[in-house]
Amino acid sequence: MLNIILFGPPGSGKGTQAANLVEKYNLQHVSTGDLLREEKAKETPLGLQAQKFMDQGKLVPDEVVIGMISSKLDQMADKVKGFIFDGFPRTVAQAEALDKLMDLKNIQIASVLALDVSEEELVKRILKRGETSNRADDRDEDTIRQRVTEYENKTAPVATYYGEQNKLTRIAGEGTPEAIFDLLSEQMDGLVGA
Ligand code: B4P
Repeated sequence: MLNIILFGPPGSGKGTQAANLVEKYNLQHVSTGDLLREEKAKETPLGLQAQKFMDQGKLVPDEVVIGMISSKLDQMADKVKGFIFDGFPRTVAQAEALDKLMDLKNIQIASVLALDVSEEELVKRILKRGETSNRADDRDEDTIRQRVTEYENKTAPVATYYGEQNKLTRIAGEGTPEAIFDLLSEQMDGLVGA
């Protein structure tokens, strides 16, 4: 199995690039943001709990997200060639939980591909998406900056966690989506051939 984490701040292109990568490499896309928005749309208790955090630009509590990932792995791990995790893990506790869940299945993360993008570019991209996305967290600049602050405080340490395992590769995330996809594909080709 080839399991990859696509890492980066909100608006760095994780969702955009994950869609391209799953198609090219035939992997299973797991986006915690998408899973949470599905729960929200269905108005499940989990979705309603998550909504409060998401609309304020805060991270949803670890136990909620880890439970969701655990059931995804149980449902899919035997059926797919590998996973691309998009937007997960977002805290060191989530990263540790993922390692434990993967150990139980005798699988592991091959690589963490981290997209680097400046804060001003992130805010610009998300506000633009907010014109059409119908996402409350994409429309207000203060909420977007709160998401970036959450990233710096709680998510950036996840890069150090994987750096210590020699699994982190940084990718320049500014430029056309096509140019960034080429950079990611170079890394993926190395992993597929490894
Ligand atoms: P996510 O759904 O993960 O939202 P995101 O970070 O905004 O998305 P992404 O980074 O994938 O967007 P993309 O750059 O592709 O999370 C939303 C919320 O859910 C979080 O704030 C949190 O509350 C909660 N959540 C999710 N996972 C969680 C977890 N594990 N733990 C706790 N809470 C969790 O796209 C941005 C825009 O940029 C798009 O419009 C795109 O078209 C554009 N774009 C992309 N690449 C571009 C490029 N190269 N140039 C110009 N524009 C580009």
